[in-house]
Amino acid sequence: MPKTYPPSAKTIANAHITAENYGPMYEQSINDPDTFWGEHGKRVDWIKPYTKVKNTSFEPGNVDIKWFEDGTLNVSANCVDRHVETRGDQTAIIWEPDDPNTTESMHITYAELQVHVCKMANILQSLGVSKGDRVVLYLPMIPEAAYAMLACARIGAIHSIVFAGFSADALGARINGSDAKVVITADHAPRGGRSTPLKSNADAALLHCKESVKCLVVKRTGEQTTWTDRDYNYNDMLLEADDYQKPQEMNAEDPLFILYTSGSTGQPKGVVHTTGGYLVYASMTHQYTFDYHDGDVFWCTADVGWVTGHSYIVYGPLANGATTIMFEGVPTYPDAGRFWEVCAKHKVNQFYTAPTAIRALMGAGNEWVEKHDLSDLRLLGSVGEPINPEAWNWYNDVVGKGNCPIVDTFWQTETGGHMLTPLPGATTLKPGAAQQPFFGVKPVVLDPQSGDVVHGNDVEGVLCIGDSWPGQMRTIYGDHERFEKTYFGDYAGYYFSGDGCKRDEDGDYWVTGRVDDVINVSGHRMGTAEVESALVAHVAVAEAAVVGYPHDIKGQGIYAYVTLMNNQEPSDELRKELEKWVRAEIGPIAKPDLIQWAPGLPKTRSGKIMRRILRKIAEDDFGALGDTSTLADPSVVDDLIENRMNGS
Ligand code: 6R9
Repeated sequence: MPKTYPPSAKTIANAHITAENYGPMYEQSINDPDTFWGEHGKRVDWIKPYTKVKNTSFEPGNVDIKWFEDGTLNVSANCVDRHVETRGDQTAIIWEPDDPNTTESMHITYAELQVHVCKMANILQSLGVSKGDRVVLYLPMIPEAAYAMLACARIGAIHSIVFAGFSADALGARINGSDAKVVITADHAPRGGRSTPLKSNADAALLHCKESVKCLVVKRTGEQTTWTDRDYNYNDMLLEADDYQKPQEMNAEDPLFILYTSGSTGQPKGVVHTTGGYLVYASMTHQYTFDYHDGDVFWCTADVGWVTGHSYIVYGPLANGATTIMFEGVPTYPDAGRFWEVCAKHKVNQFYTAPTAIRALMGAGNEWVEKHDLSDLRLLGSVGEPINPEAWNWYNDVVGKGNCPIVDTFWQTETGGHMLTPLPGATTLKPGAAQQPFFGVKPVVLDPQSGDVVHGNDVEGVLCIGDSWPGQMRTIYGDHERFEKTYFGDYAGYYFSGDGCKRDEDGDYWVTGRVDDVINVSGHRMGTAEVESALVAHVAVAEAAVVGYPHDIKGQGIYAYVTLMNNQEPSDELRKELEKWVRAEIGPIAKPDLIQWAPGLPKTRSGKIMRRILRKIAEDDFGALGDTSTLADPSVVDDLIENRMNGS
């Protein structure tokens, strides 16, 4: 039996949620959601209070999700204005630059934040943006990213953030996909000592967009950029912009943002989150999962280009009047002590990062941690993929010195906030398990073949959710049918997460990873179909199949089997060319780690690629190939095994 970690008396004494109140609160959240959320919905300020709480259906053909549907509110007023009255001088955002040797960190108070957000809102309005319009953000991790998110929320515009690591092509597809009116970008994005030319990427993307799309350019490095007729200089416009703007009254179900994420088929889909339920859920999970208390300094190391940055750098913490850190850099620059240096410098109390970063820093050696004073740390969090016990133990022993509970939070872009997570004052921790459902979350384990509910403990299956929770996505932008099919099509009446899980003998949940064709590379979600379609778009490529394989640091690496056109010879040069090609089509995070030349791919007689076999070969698990007799040409498998690439 592996070691478990009960909450310490000190943690319990101060905790919002303990073993005593978790049980009854959870029961009520499931059995009487109207009363539970009717009460907890009041944690945010409503302009017009709701009288209806939950109105949701997972019924096939009629999936419809509404929370607090007759209430009105404004997210920016909740994240900014209401704190200006009570804590205007408190720091809202601490900005920590990529390079601490050339650039100072910044503290932005709630009162200052209000001015920045209002100015940005006025600038957007002057560019013709109004309620319901879409605005794409393609920005470094600078405070302007948060100002822009909150400015959109203030005027009722819908933001869609594109991670600055995505290519011009990916950006263009997302601008067109949401029919955005304005793109906000910066000249350059410094990261890890290197600089990405964001504005040039945006220019390249905009060549394929409607001429009417405007580009608002924020100065970050001051490096030269080209200037076109559609460009507007944010820093010049700031000088003229009014410093107040009244927040728009929004319905609880008005969209707040779109965020593209990868699925198992087709191109990325625009996940839509709405205003009321999302804010209630983001703020409540932030407070309870991290046991956040007034005055604490909270640091989530994610990028605002991912959902984790939306919910736990900006919306959750700011709704709670927290001090939140926005970090522009990477864990290993200028050196492998950067995270810990920042923790010490800003006296961080709760620290939230991804297993891939923990593994990389574990490999760098304990001395990088031990150099810095981490005595203010009270809690550690993990997100993005299952955390392996070695990494968990190192995080616990070396970073937390055995004094900081670790919350392993399982959730998704689609869920808005934490779904399964330990609560520090209530849960006896098991390394590697996300353990318990958050309030309102009803996990159900289903048999993947029959779709039957698997009852009892010590069982395995696919992870579904039996009923709606306020932070749930409402639809896929412009394609409600795809939404129903993707999440409710496989198991009628349930939201299907795409993950496998087991429920152990104590009833704790362990998420075991995706059961579909989504891979998880350094905590980034990637659809194998996306990488395949990028590869086959190259003239030399006839066919491609992409799978994940175990990778020591990244969790999973990208393994691509590529069949070349008849007239093409395999070469190292071509391999490099294909790597570069995928980087340009999608972005650096999609670059294949290994490319194997495959004269043929294992296919069934009906022409379907047998990915199961490709996965096993990539995993170096030849013994378990299973039945290959249904293959049209079983001999291709021998060739693939013989020429398997090594490289983890
Ligand atoms: C928040 C976020 C979602 C996928 C999800 C699952 C994996 C996330 C996890 C985890 C095990 C955890 N995942 N957290 N697996 N334990 N604590 O990461 O959202 O980018 O949409 O990814 O990540 O496979 O389905 P997103």
